Amino acid sequence: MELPVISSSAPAAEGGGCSSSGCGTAPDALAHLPEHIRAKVQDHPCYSEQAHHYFARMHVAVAPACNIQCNYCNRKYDCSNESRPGVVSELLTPDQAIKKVMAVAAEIPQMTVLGIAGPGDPLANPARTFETFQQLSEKAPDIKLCVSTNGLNLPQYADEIAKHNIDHVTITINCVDPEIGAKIYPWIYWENKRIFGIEGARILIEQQQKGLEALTSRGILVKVNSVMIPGVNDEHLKEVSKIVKAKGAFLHNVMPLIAEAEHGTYYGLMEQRSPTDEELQALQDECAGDMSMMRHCRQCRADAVGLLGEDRGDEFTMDKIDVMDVDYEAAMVRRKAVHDEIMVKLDAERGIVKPKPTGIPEGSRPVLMAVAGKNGVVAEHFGHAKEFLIYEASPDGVRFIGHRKTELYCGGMDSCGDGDVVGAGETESLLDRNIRILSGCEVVLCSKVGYEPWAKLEAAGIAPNGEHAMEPIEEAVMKVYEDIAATGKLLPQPETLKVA
Ligand code: CLF
Ligand code: SF4
Repeated sequence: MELPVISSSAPAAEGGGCSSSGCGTAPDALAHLPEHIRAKVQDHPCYSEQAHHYFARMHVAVAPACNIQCNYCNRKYDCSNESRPGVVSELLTPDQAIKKVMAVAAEIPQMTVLGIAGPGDPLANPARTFETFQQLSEKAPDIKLCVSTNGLNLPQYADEIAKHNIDHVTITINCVDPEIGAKIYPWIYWENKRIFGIEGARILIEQQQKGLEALTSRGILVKVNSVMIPGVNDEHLKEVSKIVKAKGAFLHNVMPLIAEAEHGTYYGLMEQRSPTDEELQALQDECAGDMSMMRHCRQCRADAVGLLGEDRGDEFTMDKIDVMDVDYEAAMVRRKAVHDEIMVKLDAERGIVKPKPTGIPEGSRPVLMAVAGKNGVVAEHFGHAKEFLIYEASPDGVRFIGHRKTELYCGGMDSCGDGDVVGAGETESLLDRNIRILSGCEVVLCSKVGYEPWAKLEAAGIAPNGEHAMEPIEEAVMKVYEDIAATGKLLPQPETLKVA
């Protein structure tokens, strides 16, 4: 039966925290890993923060059904476990999915990973999911396979996952306490019946934990995603992090809840708030004491295509793919050459002993900087940036903190002005909004910035800096930090004398 086509609209960093993002003197964020594991993660854009600058992933939306209900999900939208809650443009049959993967792999040779992440739960659609993996491992053996699940059916499919050489599995685990679970999951569908509340949450948690153990005992790399829901599971996620680490999870990805009333989710309608950037970072830092944290997640759509943070899905709709002439044999040769070239570059980067900043007086405070970057360099015009990468520079070095999404407003390189307002009745311009999302940052590095944003950034206490265009990001951040240190502004200032 032809699957229904659902319409399109929108909406849910890296291992080792500091060490993985290259601060301090660690020469290689993956160096501590055994060789066979390193080989699995070094070109996976989600499992390696370094790799995500160069390698792309794609998702095929072959899994429409789900077997649980999360309060942050509306079935019309992408799975919030892995995606922004935007509905997928096209649901695909396994045959269509294979055609799409081959076309994307030929056009985007940097694409190394195929994931199935929704829009429902892949393991609630086992026939479609495993048919896709089966065909793909035969026709495109150079592509890594990845799957994301809520974990309810995981124990029963662990062998099947291993059989298909699916090396990377993400389980979304939001809690290990059924009472907290009942506030997140109103029901699950289990053994042909709907089970509500605490009992449903208890079964889900048990299955997730069993599934995690089953995968790690088979040598499969497991990443755990958790949605941070303030007042519900935010404090509890520290315990989750400890437990999943003890059971062998490789990476923990704490993502912010996205809850907007227009998405029609329970949390959206109940006005459950999302965490602030500061709250998210604080929790990620606390969990990082226990295990490797991912900080570069972009909460992708279930049909995302391209580098993390970019979406090229529109270039690969089925009507366009149907008229493409794909020679996969030739594409494989090209893909290998491109991968080899990137790996040489990455190996060189990984071999570099990253220096600490020099000339920093003792007691200097850290500084947050926003970077309009691409492919590891300061590359974007301020008004063209779709997101800013946030780095912290401190006497210990430079570390990646996360990213903040912008709304584009710039009309062109020469007219970097205030652009469109957000909408009728709203007073904040897009430029003002973008400056607001950079709150807490003291510097923004970009390739170019216009006069008006320059003035507004300065007025907001954020120094614009266009002097490091096309330089590697971490080097540029370090140089700027050293420059600020030279002014003496990083040292504690004497307290202002109070006038009686
Ligand atoms: Fe997709 Fe997920 Fe595999 Fe990555 S996404 S199935 S592990 S290939 Fe990556 Fe996207 Fe975050 Fe997921 S950035 S939402 S963590
Ligand atoms: Fe939605 Fe995914 Fe939760 Fe299912 S597991 S309800 S698809 S967020």
